[in-house]
Amino acid sequence: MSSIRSLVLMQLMILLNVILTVKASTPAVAKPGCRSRCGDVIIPYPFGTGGDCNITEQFLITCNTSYIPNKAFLRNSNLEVINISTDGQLRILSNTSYDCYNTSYRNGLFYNFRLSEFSINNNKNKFTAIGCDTYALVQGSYGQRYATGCLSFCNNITDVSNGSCSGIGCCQTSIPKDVRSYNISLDSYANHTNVLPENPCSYAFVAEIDSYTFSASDLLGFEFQSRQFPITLDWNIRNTSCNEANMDVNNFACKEYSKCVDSENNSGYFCKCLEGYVGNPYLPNGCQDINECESMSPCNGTARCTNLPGTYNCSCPVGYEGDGKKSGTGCSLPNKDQSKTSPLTVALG
Ligand SMILES: *[C@@H]1O[C@H](CO)[C@@H](O)[C@H](O)[C@H]1NC(C)=O
Ligand SMILES: *[C@@H]1O[C@H](CO)[C@@H](O)[C@H](O)[C@H]1NC(C)=O
Ligand SMILES: *[C@@H]1O[C@H](CO)[C@@H](O)[C@H](O)[C@H]1NC(C)=O
Ligand SMILES: *[C@@H]1O[C@H](CO)[C@@H](O)[C@H](O)[C@H]1NC(C)=O
Ligand SMILES: *[C@@H]1O[C@H](CO)[C@@H](O)[C@H](O)[C@H]1NC(C)=O
Ligand SMILES: *[C@@H]1O[C@H](CO)[C@@H](O)[C@H](O)[C@H]1NC(C)=O
Ligand SMILES: *[C@@H]1O[C@H](CO)[C@@H](O)[C@H](O)[C@H]1NC(C)=O
Ligand SMILES: *[C@@H]1O[C@H](CO)[C@@H](O)[C@H](O)[C@H]1NC(C)=O
Ligand SMILES: *[C@@H]1O[C@H](CO)[C@@H](O)[C@H](O)[C@H]1NC(C)=O
Ligand SMILES: *[C@@H]1O[C@H](CO)[C@@H](O)[C@H](O)[C@H]1NC(C)=O
Ligand SMILES: *[C@@H]1O[C@H](CO)[C@@H](O)[C@H](O)[C@H]1NC(C)=O
Ligand SMILES: CC(=O)N[C@H]1CO[C@H](CO)[C@@H](O)[C@@H]1O
Repeated sequence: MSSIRSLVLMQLMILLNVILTVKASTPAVAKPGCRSRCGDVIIPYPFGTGGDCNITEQFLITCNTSYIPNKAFLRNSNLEVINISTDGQLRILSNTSYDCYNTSYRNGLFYNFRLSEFSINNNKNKFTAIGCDTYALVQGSYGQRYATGCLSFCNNITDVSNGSCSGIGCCQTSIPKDVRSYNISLDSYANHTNVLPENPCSYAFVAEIDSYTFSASDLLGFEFQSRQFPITLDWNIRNTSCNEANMDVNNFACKEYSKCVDSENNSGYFCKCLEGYVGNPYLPNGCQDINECESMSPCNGTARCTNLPGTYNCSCPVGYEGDGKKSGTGCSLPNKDQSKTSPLTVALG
């Protein structure tokens, strides 16, 4: 009898454990009833695939199911999205512009990029060009017009060094802050005549800094034309500042246990979970308390850990003093000189 009862009890506990584990391992990402994934891309609110799933139409993600795995695109554009984070960044794929020659023919394709709502993160991305007879220009406008670029030459393809982007076979330059559009253009000094047939093409692209390392072999042939590179974009909510947004309670994007942060320059705001919380600050109850006792074992061996909303507490065993924290004073027996006046001694006496 009692063994059956304990078996039932055990199964119940396993079930409960499964429920708790499942609940803990799948925090809400998207709104209820909304698609939270497209292929390998997780789609956190405020992004979504239509209807009320996206906060505004700027945050629409189109999931094209004719690809296996499915591919996510920004709005109705051909910009493929590869990662979205709730801390205000979004990664997309860009194509490589090219300008190719042989003795009688020139063939090129220059890519443009235009997005009014999200800007290119200028700390994470750079403009790169490669080629042995290469003028590369990147220009655009947002508020102000800008134009920058770089030159790359080599007399002989054997002169170039892998990994070095300083003007011999490869050149690089930063792009300005807050750029929301660019046009790339490429030209040559002598139609590559001095470096044909080894280096028929010049290439240029905007890409995350660590996504490309120059290799001399990239100068050979035409294969590089099909390369794609990730770009990190910054996103934020609308045109308003935290102060203005706060007053419009119905439309305020930051939910419970989160705080509003003004974007550095491009007039908008984003939301962050408060310290001690983790999750999606744009969803109701999206920011969940972190159980520090489980996730970081912050208390010194002998101290007991208690999780509290947004924080935790360590308590030393009776008779010990200190804050109980590994990073703090830990737990220690009171200094002997003072032991006569310690509460423990008094209690014992
Ligand atoms: C989400 O995007 C779609 C497509 O642009 C739009 O029709 C819809 O209104 C957007 N949702 C909200 C809440 O704005
Ligand atoms: C999905 O991609 C295919 C292949 O590129 C294209 O023909 C189709 O129009 C796309 N569908 C949507 C809804 O964009
Ligand atoms: C990149 O090139 C591919 C293949 O030509 C094309 O389908 C895609 O639309 C291009 N993407 C962009 C952002 O230009
Ligand atoms: C994609 O974004 C998520 C959420 O920020 C992050 O944890 C993950 O490491 C990212 N993956 C890649 C490949 O960048
Ligand atoms: C140059 O390229 C064109 C187009 O690809 C090709 O038809 C032509 O034969 C090439 N000429 C030489 C000399 O390679
Ligand atoms: C970029 O290219 C587009 C389309 O070709 C053109 O309309 C626009 O004026 C160009 N912008 C700059 C700054 O060159
Ligand atoms: C390039 O350098 C190699 C090795 O130094 C040499 O054999 C070759 O003739 C040079 N090519 C040209 C076009 O100068
Ligand atoms: C480059 O080619 C163009 C025609 O495509 C020609 O007008 C020009 O003179 C050539 N320049 C050099 C330096 O060969
Ligand atoms: C440069 O890297 C390529 C492959 O990425 C390699 O084949 C080549 O030998 C390297 N060249 C030098 C000079 O290290
Ligand atoms: C942001 O403000 C600008 C001008 O102040 C306006 O043209 C634009 O439509 C606004 N964008 C949104 C998403 O409200
Ligand atoms: C943590 O506890 C151990 C014994 O349990 C002790 O040796 C150590 O000094 C303590 N560390 C701190 C920071 O109190
Ligand atoms: C586009 C934009 O708003 N630029 C502003 C960024 O911030 C600097 C100073 O902080 C302003 O001078 C710019 O006008």
